[in-house]
Amino acid sequence: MIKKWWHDKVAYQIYPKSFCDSNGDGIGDIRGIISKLDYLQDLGVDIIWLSPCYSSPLADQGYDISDYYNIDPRFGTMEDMEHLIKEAKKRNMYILMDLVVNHCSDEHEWFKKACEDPDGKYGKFFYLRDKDGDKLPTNWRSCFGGPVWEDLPGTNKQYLHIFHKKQPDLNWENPELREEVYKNINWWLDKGLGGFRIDAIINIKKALPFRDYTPDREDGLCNIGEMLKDAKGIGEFLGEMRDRTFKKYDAFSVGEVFNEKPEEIPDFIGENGYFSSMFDFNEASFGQSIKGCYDAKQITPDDYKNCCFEAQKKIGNIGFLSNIIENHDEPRGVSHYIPQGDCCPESKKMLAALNFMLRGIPFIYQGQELGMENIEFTSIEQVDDISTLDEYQVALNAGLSPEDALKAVAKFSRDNARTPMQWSDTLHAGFTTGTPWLNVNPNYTRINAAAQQNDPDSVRSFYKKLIALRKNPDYKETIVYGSLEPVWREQHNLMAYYRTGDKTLLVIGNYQREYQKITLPTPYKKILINNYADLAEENNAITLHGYQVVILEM
Ligand code: TEU
Ligand code: CA
Repeated sequence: MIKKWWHDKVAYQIYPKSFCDSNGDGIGDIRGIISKLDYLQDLGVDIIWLSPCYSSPLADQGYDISDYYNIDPRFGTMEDMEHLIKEAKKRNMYILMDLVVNHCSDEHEWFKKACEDPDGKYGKFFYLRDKDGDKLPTNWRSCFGGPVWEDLPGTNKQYLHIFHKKQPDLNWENPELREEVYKNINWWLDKGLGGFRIDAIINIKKALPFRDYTPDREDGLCNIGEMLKDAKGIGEFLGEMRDRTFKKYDAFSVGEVFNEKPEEIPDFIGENGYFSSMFDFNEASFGQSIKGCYDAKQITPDDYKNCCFEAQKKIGNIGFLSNIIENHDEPRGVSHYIPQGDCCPESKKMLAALNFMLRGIPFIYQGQELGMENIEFTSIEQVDDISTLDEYQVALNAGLSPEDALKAVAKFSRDNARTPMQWSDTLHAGFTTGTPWLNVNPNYTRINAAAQQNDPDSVRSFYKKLIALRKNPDYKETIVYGSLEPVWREQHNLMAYYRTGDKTLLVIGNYQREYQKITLPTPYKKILINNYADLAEENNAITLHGYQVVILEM
């Protein structure tokens, strides 16, 4: 395997709107990010992925871009962005921006021009179809509810939007559109970016010609996944994009890829793959229901283990997954993956170690290093996110009471991860001096960075130790490139695996509140990580406390 600069890195995702507000308007901004670079460096972070901060009406919090060449004034200026890249570089850190090119905003110039002249150049930048009375071109459901078709203002046409109606899909079949995309990517890479996280990229290829699929809900529509399964030939677009952009800069690219087919993995992330890496969503998507998130199945510790191992097996040593516990689209991992009632510093550390030691590139989402938890919603009024609001409606339509619908969607709401970062126990968690755009989780008095930074036993200090271990010259080779082999896979509520390279490491997590005894095949040499002060042992057997995790050198 040819070594790449990103293989041994640790990445951190920032959701700019909720990270740090420098000017008191209640919205996080780039200057706020710059003020926290030392905090991130202290943690050991190398790569920072910024969720979008381009010009945007923020209908989907910046995933609806109205100008790819500008920073939204709410987040700062282009000078701020250049300053951020420079300040990061000083600290040997790389900045990734979010590449959102499946769609733009309906307030983008291209879309406005398409409305003015749907048969002209810019009409061809989108998927437009002639209106045919009440009949829609297809019965596909958009990801945020309702059909994917919307009237193109001022015309007799309709446009396609896989996401919100303020996010019209761009037509990748049109080479002129692709040129525009590549030009923009290179323009940013010329500014010194380390690369991109690539949004919703699997959606850029549509199955043509358009056709209906079997409806899966009362609304007569079908999940967009049906069409995507049918779409062939995305590789031509992705390979072209790689060659025209990332490859020339040796840039890091990580794709938001769902439902890839096993035989496609080498093309996606093998040597000379379309991307440097792609996210593992196997755990996050476990239990999802076609009916909506009110019908989702709760994941158990054994499911979690199996999801991780399946993903690891699928990738093997073909390339590098990017491993996450959460992101801005998911509930907080500690609230989601730890059985109810058991969320505590020990279990949070266990989850951290089990995920962090997997083969791949670890991504930490802001606040994850503090063990930030889901927020309690007492009313749907407190929810801002368009996806959650849609899921609430879906739950009501399915017959749930407003109370049950709220409970059901609150567990999965994307706003759980979007509450402001908890910096301190002062007003608004130190996120802003003004009024935060989204409520701060009231547990900030207990869970915050200031309290954890100097506490050697905090969740954050544990993350620091995991990061330091990954960078330790004695273990780095094994942790980054070593193989992964599950062990005691059938043992209930136990997740354990070997990482084998020039060293042999054994990661063992007792994924339950009761203790658990394990007989080691050979004596260990050294305890590298332990989330408890002790390790109970007798001959070759160890007894782990509830949620104890250890990393042993064998
Ligand atoms: O997410 C793509 C995606 O598939 C998600 O919509 C996911 O299914 C959903 O969030 C579940 O709640 C990306 C971004 O990460 C997300 O924030 C954007 O809303 C979306 O693309 C559209 O740009
Ligand atoms: Ca601000």
